Amino acid sequence: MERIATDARTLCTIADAKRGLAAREFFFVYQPKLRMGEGRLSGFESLLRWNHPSRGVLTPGSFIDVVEDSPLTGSFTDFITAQAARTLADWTVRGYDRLSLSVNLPAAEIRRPGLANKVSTLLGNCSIDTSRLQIELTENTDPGSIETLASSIESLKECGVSVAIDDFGAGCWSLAILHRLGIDTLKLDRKFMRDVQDNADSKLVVESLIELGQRLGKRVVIEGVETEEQFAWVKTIDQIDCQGYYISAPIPIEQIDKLVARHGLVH
Ligand code: G
Ligand code: MN
Repeated sequence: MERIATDARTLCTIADAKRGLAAREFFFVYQPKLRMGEGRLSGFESLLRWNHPSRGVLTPGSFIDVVEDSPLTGSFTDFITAQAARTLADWTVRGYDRLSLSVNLPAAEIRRPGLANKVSTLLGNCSIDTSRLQIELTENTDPGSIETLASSIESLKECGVSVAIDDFGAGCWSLAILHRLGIDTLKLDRKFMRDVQDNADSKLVVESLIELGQRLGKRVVIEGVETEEQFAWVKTIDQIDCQGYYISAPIPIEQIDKLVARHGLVH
């Protein structure tokens, strides 16, 4: 399990984040996604961490809001996407060329003109198939104008990059916009998993959301699979990906080989 600093709730300052970025204090941990049916790894999600000199390892909750409201946000997007391209290139060399990698970006960055071009150039320079990169867009932020968001997502899709809605079903977005955004993956918020075992209605909600996603032609990812019972249930659902502590917590890059050896890669 990751060791996280106890004062993670204290917000950072922009100046400190800028310093930390220049000092290479930010890094990533990787959480796997397992494809049910095959029972193999389909990809990883990269999660940003800050190895702060005095506060220890911080999760995005203690710094991302400050960063995203500042001009630094573009530098973080560049850092996150460049690192993702390097990681995908490294995996390709090592024969993990079927693994996808997801990165989390704020809606405002996805909406920024030129992102699609930038990302496809980055991936093209490393000869990586663009469909192996997925951009996750959280539902926990104001989507702003749906038209402009939809057209930015469309530009990413035209470059072949995959786009997911993260924390789906728990945020403030209306179901009515789902089919208007050209996303290809829904990641169900982990809150749904929590009472699936004890509550028949919750189970029905999750099953219906999965069916909704699949009937719209989206891939569905269930997040927050933490127990054996939850995993046993998820296993009965074909064609979905699942993610959560039961499979693995986010891990340092060096431990990925061990997971690949244990689960194998999707075909
Ligand atoms: O919203 P998003 O899925 O991007 O959030 C990822 C965060 O969720 C990571 O920081 C990770 O540590 C945490 N996480 C991953 N798996 C689980 C899980 O099974 N349960 C809980 N409670 N948190 C998880
Ligand atoms: Mn995510």
